[in-house]
Amino acid sequence: MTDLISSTYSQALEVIASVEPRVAEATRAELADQRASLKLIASENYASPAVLLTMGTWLSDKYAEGTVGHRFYAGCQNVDTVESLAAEHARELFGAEYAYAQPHSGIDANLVAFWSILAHRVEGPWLEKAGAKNVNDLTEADWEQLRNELGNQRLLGMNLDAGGHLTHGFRPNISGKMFHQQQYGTDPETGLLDYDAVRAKAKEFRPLILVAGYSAYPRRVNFAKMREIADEVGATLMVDMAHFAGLVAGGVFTGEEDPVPYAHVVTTTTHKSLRGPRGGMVLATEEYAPSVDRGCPMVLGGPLPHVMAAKAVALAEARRPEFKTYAQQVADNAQALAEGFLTRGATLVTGGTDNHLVLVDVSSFGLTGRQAESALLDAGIVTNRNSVPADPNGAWYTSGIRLGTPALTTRGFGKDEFDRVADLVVDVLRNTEAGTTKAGAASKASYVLADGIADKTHAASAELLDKHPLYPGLELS
Ligand code: DSN
Repeated sequence: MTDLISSTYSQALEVIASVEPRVAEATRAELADQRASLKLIASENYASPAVLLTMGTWLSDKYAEGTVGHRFYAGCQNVDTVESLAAEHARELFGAEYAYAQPHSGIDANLVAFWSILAHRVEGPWLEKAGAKNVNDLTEADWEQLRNELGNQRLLGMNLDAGGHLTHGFRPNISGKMFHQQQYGTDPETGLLDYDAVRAKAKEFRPLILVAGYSAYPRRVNFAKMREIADEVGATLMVDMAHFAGLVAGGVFTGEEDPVPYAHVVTTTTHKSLRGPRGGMVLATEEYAPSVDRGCPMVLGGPLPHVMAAKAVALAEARRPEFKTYAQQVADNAQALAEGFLTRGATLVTGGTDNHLVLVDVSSFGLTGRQAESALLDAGIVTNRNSVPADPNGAWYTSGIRLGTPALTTRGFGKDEFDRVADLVVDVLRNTEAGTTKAGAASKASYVLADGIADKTHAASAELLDKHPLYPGLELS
C-alpha cells in the first residue's frame, strides 16, 4: 500500500509541476517541513492518505447547492451519495439525531448554527404572528420588524481570554456584531469554569443562545450543567466541540462530558482532533434539523463535494476501534505533557489539563507569548501564542502558548516522548530573553535565543521525530 501511495503522490506532483512547478515545490516542501518539526498546535493534525486523496478528485467540479435530494442543480446523484454517507457516519459516530456535512469551516458551521437557531426561534414564530407562510410573503414593513427582532437577540459565550473562541461573541467577529453579547469567564483563582457564575450571568442576561465550548480551555466541560442553565433561562444550548470532537468520537468524553445528548445544536470542525479533512459540520436535534438543513443557501455557498467525501472517509476511520485507542492516547499524552511542564517549574493555566491541550503562562520566563512562540519556532517547535485569563498583553502579544497533543500522537508519540517535549520547550524558554527595539526600547515581539539552543533542540527533536516518521513509507520520487 505504501508503494502505491508513494507512486500516486509522486505522479500527481509531476502532473501539477507540468502546469505550475512552484505549487508542486511548495507541496513537497510542506511535507518536508511537517516531517521535520514538532507540531504542537492544538488544532492541527495529520489526516490519513485515504482522506487526503479523497479531496483530490473531480467531485470538486460539481455544484450542489441545496440539500440531499433537494438541489438547485441537476445531476447531483453522486454528491447526494457522499453527503449522505458523511451525515450517516456522523450520526452513528456521535449518536446525533441529525448531521449536516456542508460547512466549509468551523466559522461557517457556527454561522449555520446561529442562523438556524434564529430561524427556528425568531423567524418561524414571527412569520406565524405576521400571518405569512414564508419570507416571500412579507411586506417592507414586516421585513423591517423581522430584521430588528433577528438583530436584537442575546448571546452568552465564553470569554476569549478564558479560552472561548472568537466566533462566540468576540466583538471583531460577526457574532459580536449580530448579537447583543455578553461573556462568561473562569474563576480568577483556579482558572476553572464556575457554573454558578455562568448561571447567575445567564439569569441576569437571559440569552437566546448559550454557547459552550472552547479553543484554549484545558479542561472538560459538564454539558448537563450547561443544559440545565440553558433550560432555566429558556436559551438554546449550542456547543462548539471543534477542539475536542475527536475525544467525543473516541469515547474519552462520555456521559455529562459528551455534548451531543445535552445540546440542541453542536458544531465542529473535522480537521482537529477528529483527524479529517479541513472543514466543518453541524449536529442537531430533530427539532432544529429543518433550519440547519437550510445552511446553504442561507449562509453557505455551494458545498464542497470532494471535502464532504473526505469527511465520510475520515468519519468511517473514526468509527474503527483503533480511533478509541488514539483518542485515549491524546488525553494521556496531554497529561504527560502537563506533568512534564509542572515538574520543570512552568506555570499552567488551571494547573494542568484533562483534555488534549495545555496552556503555559510564559510570563514567569519573562516573555510574552509572541516572543516564546517565535523562539520555539526557531528551534523547530511549532506552537501558537494564546491569551491567558485577564491577559495584560492582549490578544496579539499574549502571555501564553498553547500546545496540543493530537498531531504528534498521530505520529505515534507516547507519554515519555511528551515528557521529553516538555523538557525541550522549557529549555528553549529558559534560554530566551526579551529583546528590545532598534532604538533600545522594551519590545513585546523581539527576543534573543541563546547561541546553540536552536541547533541543540533541532537535533534532539530529530531523534524523537525519526522514531515516529510522518506518513511512514511515503517516499516522493
Ligand atoms: N483556529 C482554530 C484554533 O487554532 O483553535 C480555531 O478556529
